[in-house]
Amino acid sequence: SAPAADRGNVYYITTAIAYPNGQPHIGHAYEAIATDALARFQRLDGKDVFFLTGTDEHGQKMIQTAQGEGMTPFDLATRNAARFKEMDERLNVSFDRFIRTSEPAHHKSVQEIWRRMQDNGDIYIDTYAGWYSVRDEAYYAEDETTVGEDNVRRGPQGTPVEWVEEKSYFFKLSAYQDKLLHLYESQPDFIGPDSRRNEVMSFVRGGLKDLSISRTTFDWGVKVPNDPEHVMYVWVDALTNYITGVGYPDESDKHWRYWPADVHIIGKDIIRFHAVYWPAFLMSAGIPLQKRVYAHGFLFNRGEKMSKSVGNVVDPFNLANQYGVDQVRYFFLREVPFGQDGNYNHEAIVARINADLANDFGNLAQRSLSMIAKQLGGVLPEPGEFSDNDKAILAQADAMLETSRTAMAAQQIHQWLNTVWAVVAEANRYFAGEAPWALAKTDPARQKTVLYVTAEVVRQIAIMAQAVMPESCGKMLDSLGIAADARNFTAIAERIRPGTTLPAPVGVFPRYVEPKTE
Ligand code: ME8
Repeated sequence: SAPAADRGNVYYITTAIAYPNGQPHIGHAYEAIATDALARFQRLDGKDVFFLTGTDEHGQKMIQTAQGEGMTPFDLATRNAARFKEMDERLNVSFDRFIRTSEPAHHKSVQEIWRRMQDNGDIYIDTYAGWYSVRDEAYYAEDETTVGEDNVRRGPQGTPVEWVEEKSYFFKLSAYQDKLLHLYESQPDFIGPDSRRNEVMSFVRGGLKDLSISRTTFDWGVKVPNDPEHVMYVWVDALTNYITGVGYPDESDKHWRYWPADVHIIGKDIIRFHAVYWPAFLMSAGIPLQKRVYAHGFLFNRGEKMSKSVGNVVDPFNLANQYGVDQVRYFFLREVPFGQDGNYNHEAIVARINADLANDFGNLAQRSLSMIAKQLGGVLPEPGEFSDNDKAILAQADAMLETSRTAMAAQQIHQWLNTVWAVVAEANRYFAGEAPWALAKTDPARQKTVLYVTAEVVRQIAIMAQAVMPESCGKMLDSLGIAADARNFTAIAERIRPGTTLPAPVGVFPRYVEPKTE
């Protein structure tokens, strides 16, 4: 396998793997889009990126839904996994591998990590008696549950729990309490955002009980090595996807150099599994730990939690069809501070499309490029000496990359977009203030300089914003005559070349117009 020193340029990022017990919803789309923007940003910055996503196909939830639909769990998973993959493709999500936990390669990987945990003395057999939530696929201590007025006992996430009592293998999670606390203290970046880190630390400080990690009452799962009566607890299996995805247990696989993951992107409801169980399993198996877990918030449709019974489950395909893929991607990443919960509704989406994209970014590009087309014969002009205003806007554009890197290294996607759109706003003020349309007659040399500077700033914005809107920004870079190999962050420092004949400009960001009703 590759020596450690060769890891310098690699970047490994993952989403959670979704339960394919239903169709993908907007929460899944949000996670995929955000992770994609982070992956694309690192690729543009010259990193050798591996981006893993997929589906989590075992467990009781899948069995129950499959029974309800009169299908086998495997057929249900196969049908819906295809839909998740289609959603990723529709949303321009640039994953490198789509993993399904029903793949034989994954079973082999999970059995290997189990053996290593067992060899380390961390697995024993006993009887489990306690509460289990099928919806969360989680065990809860009695004091984490409450009985509601409807007499139903529920776990901390509000899902019903049932009593489970059966022979089970256990993982000695209790032995990892101090090691985990030491991990969180010595690597303060291990969990983000801080609110989640605090939540996890207080959970672990409260004491860890050994974890039941096998079941005998159903067989849809990965079989326990040498004891096929037992299938593994779905989370042992699911978390291991992150190493299967890069070749485990074959450490000579060419993808293994990507491990450890730079960041696991997940939703806040599954932080405990990723920041407590997963590093404990890895420590036990003697595998390096992921570097970071970052939990995003939940999306709400007009403030309400999505549910099939409320009838407000929004289909990501419909959103893409109605507003456009890049528009939807931009909206969610700009509107919702990454790490916090967010709301969305039609009016908010339209407002962002029309203000930020059509008016601010689109018009700036369109107005400057059509002036070059109509008044300068479509040739990018040679600038004269830069004025203080020119220098100021160029300096703000030039500073964008470093600020963006800092924001994106901490998954502050919204801050990155704020930085880029601050340049958009300033470029608009510059353009309005310099009024190049009036300079054609009075000072043609100055007009050329202003149009050159504007084109340069638009170029930098378009390069940066490719990570959120790959298709639209690609078209804008076409309009600016930028070659395919000059669209990454290395090329951002080289100024746009005067004298290039530009193609006829095309509008990239149309306004959203309400469809006509009769
Ligand atoms: O949890 N808003 O799968 P899942 C934002 N299989 N994010 C949301 C959301 C919402 N309304 N609803 C769900 C699982 N998510 C496990 C993961 S990983 C080894 C196994 C997020 O299909 C959720 O937080 O229930 C999770 O990160 C992802 O969607 C998949 O959720």
